[in-house]
Amino acid sequence: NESPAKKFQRQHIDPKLPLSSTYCNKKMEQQDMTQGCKPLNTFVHEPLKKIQAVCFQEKVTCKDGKTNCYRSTSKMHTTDCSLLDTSKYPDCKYQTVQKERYIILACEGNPFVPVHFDASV
Ligand code: 139
Repeated sequence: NESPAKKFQRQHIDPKLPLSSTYCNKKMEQQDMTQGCKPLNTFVHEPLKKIQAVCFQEKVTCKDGKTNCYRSTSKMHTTDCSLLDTSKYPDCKYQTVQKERYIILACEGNPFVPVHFDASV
């Protein structure tokens, strides 16, 4: 059974930068997010350790009001995968948009690691 920390890694970490505009169509399928066509998912293209370190950076309030969110102190390479409104389930089609953004993650547990992607700013 997949832990919350491993699920976060599967859904949100890809150390390699995308090389094509069809990245999200392929990657969302490969990483098992197309049962139901997840509407929005961000991949962070940085090493695992650098992303895990965000849990010890700037503490901020999460979108749902919880207090276990942390914003990165540096911008990171990210890709937003947004489900196209012309997408016809189960054929999930995504727009691929690369951004350099600060990321906000929710962290939990011991070790204290990312479990949810809250936002990018
Ligand atoms: P989700 O099921 O939301 O969380 P994703 O992040 O992949 O999965 N948890 C918290 N959840 C929310 N707020 C907190 N403060 C939390 N602390 C712990 C995974 C697990 O994390 C736990 C939850 O209980 C849960 O078990 O917003 C909806 C989805 O859209 C994605 C992120 C999120 O899914 N999204 C949204 C992006 O990837 N990018 C965006 O820019 C916006």
